[in-house]
Amino acid sequence: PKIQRTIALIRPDAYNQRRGSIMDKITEAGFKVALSKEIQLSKDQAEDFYKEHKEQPYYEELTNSMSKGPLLALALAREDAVTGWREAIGPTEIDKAKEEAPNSLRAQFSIEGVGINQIHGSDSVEKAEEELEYFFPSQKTVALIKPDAYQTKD
Ligand code: YYY
Ligand code: MG
Repeated sequence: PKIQRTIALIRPDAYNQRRGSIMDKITEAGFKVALSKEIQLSKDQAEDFYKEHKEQPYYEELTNSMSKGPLLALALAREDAVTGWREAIGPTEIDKAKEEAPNSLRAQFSIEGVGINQIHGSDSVEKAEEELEYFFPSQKTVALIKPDAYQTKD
C-alpha cells in the first residue's frame, strides 16, 4: 500500500503548552514525522493561508490564533495519511469534537478561552500537496558550476 503525506499544524497555543503529549498521540496513531519545522507566521501570512474564510465570523480569531507565536508544521507519513489524519483530529468545531469524538485530537487539545481548534489537517490529497509545498518547499533549481572553474592554469 502506498504511503501518503499530509500536513499537520499544531497551532501556537498548543505548540507552546501541549506539544509533548500531542507528539505522543501522533506516534500512537501510526504516523511518522517525515519533516518538521517551527514557523512564525505573520498576520498577513495567516490571512493568506485562510483567505477562503475571509468573510467568516471566526476569521479574525483564527488568523490571530495562527500568528500569535511559533507553530509547528509537520509532514506526516502513513498509509492513507490525508483521511487518516482528518479522522484523528476530528470535527472542526471544538464543541462538536468533544461531543461526537471525545478521543479526537481537537477534542483533547483545546485551549481554555480559545474558540478555535488547535490542530490543522489538509482536507484533500490536492490540498496536502499544495500545503506540503507551502511549508516545505522543494528545491527547484540546481546550481551550475561552469567547467571552466575547474580548469587549472599552467
Ligand atoms: O478543514 P477544517 O480545519 O476542519 O475546517 P475549515 O472549514 O477549513 O475551517 C478552517 C478553520 O477555521 C478551522 O480549523 C477552525 C476555524 N473554523 C471555526 O472555528 N469554526 C467553524 N465553524 C469553521 C471553521
Ligand atoms: Mg479546511
